[in-house]
Amino acid sequence: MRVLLIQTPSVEGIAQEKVYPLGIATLGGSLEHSGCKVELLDMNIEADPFGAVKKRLLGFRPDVVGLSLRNIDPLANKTSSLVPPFLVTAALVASVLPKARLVAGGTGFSLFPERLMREAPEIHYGIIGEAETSLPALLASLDNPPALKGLCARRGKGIHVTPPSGGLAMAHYAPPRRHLLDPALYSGINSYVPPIGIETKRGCPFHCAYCVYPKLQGRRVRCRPPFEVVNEMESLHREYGVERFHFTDPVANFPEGHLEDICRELVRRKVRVKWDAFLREDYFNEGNAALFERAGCECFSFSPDGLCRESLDVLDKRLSERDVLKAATLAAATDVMSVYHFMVNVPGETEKTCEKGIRMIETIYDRHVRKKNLGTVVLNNIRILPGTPIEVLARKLGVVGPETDLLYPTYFNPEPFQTFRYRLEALHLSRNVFMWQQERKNEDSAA
Ligand code: B12
Repeated sequence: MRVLLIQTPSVEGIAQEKVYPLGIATLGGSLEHSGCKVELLDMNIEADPFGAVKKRLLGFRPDVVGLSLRNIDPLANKTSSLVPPFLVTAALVASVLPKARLVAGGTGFSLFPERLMREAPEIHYGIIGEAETSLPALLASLDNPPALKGLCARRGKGIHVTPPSGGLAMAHYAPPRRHLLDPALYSGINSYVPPIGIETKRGCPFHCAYCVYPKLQGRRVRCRPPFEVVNEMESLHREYGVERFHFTDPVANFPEGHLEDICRELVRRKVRVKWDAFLREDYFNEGNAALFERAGCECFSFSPDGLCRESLDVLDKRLSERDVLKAATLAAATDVMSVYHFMVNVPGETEKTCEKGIRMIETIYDRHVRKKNLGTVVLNNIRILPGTPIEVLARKLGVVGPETDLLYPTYFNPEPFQTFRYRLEALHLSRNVFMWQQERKNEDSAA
């Protein structure tokens, strides 16, 4: 069976940061293992994405086309949507190869499966959540599939969704087959984030009120053996010259000891690569900060989200202001860059929490100013996603009504603090610019 897996547009424009499509590269491996002939196409790196789809369909003539919808929208307070190009890709496939079966999946699809299958009648089946086992099983029984984990199938006029997997044993994880899509195509295209991702685990047990990670990967944390993670990094470095990686885990430094073991293995084998990852503040300490730095960490990404105790609590972060500032102090003492992500105008925002938020940003800059190792502070409103506690709260507070269509960008940003983000952005930008310009001034006066 010939299978073409397509990553539909994940970013708005050609100039945006692009990432290697890990999902379809991983599934490509599972399908090859089950005897399929597989090709991958990432529309994000094509100058003419729809033209490239048509050309590949006619050249390869697949029996099955898998569409991966990673992002529903670009987040970051933007109001554009990535649903239209997904729908048009489905229609294009059906028109060019009417006999091909169309299967959809990916994180974006998994958040709105029924809705998207109604919007795109060309799609025969969907799979929500991880699909290494379900997709090959579906392809082996396309005319009459059993109740596979995560399967979305049409039943009469309705769509039936079977609960997702979230159970792949990561001890038996097969790394993505990179020969299906050359990682070199992604080298040098991003300035902000390493485009090549590595999974060290799946699953997230935390309870952040806005977050869909537990829904996408399950709450059970499943870790890969550290030496296998390092094998994957080492072979990507050796075979494809990859020098920078992003650990794609929801939280890379949990459970305690796992990332530390990966780092010890990187150091022991002298693998000279750089990496970054999202880290939880309460599992970050002096010892592991130094180890992470020694093992090639080039950016500590923190996402405390709440700018003060009240916000941390309402977001159910189970972190204190002290945890956040302690991590900032430790990070600021290293030679690694740090990035902080916060959410603004969260439920319960008041004049007092706004003032505390301003102080939090000032304090974080104060800690980093000596070594100038603060990359940026990212400030977002909350994108309300289905099935999250924030959705329930937003409905209760009337921030979204019963008719609000969450498929398209919907943010939690009610009056009267809906413009607070701009005030914080001005503060952050000014601290960032003056952190560097001050040095210039001193250099100029010394000369
Ligand atoms: C790591 C990550 C990042 C890293 C990526 C770095 C890198 N080099 O890869 C960074 C931080 C840069 C990032 C950026 C962004 N991200 Co991100 N990211 C993730 C994260 C945590 C893991 C993604 C991953 O690689 N998983 C591992 C792979 C193997 O799994 P997978 O892709 O899900 O694939 C599996 C299944 O989905 C399924 N599947 C996939 N494709 C298909 C296709 C078919 C046909 C089938 C049947 C099944 C199937 O099978 C696969 C194997 O089991 C997810 C959250 C999560 N826990 O999933 C968010 C997530 C995917 N990101 C998201 C978003 C929005 C973004 C950004 C737009 C945010 C921003 N404004 O910057 C950018 C876009 C970047 C881009 N170019 O696409 C959203 C997408 C949903 C949404 N809300 O729209 C998520 C879900 C997080 C969220 N906030 O909701 N991201």
